[in-house]
Amino acid sequence: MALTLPPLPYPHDALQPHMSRETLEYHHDKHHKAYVDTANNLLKDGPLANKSLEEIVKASHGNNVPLFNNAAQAWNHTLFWKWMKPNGGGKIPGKLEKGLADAFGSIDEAKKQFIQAGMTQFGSGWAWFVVKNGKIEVLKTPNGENPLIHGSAAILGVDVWEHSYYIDYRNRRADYLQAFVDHLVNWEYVAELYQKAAG
Ligand code: MN3
Repeated sequence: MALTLPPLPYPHDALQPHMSRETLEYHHDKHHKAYVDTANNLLKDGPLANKSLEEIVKASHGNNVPLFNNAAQAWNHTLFWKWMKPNGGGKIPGKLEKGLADAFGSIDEAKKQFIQAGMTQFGSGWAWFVVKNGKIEVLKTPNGENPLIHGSAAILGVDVWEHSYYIDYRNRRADYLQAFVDHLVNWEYVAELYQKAAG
């Protein structure tokens, strides 16, 4: 059962002006597709070919670098599209809002630490809100690495590879991260994942 490229959950121009059609055409249709295609080539006839994407990510970590890189990126991007929506940002659902405030002192501080993680991830990688032992934490990871291999549940992640923002923001990663938090995040979906992870 080959891995598939899930369609974007909205049209390519739906996130404008914060993320352009051109960015999504490259990022989803070319970059994400390449991770899926490469992972499928590496999986072909191998022992992990019929496993779920999550199982492939965990099993390849530490013993098959090319497969891990591509499978982890396939997993990361599938969630990344769902973590955004047109007219995102705004009000955070109550239970998640409380979880963030409990963990960081305030919503502003939570957002600040998330953005800071993205800013300080040197080179390519991701910044995350994860749930570990029932509590929300900030995490940053290099390249395709993700919370699946850190024993925590990802509830929000942002791609800080340059391909995610260079067309729209050039070198201004901070502006991209601020726009992501203020205008793109689908907090209802984050709340759904928080509910599952924290119970
Ligand atoms: Mn990417």
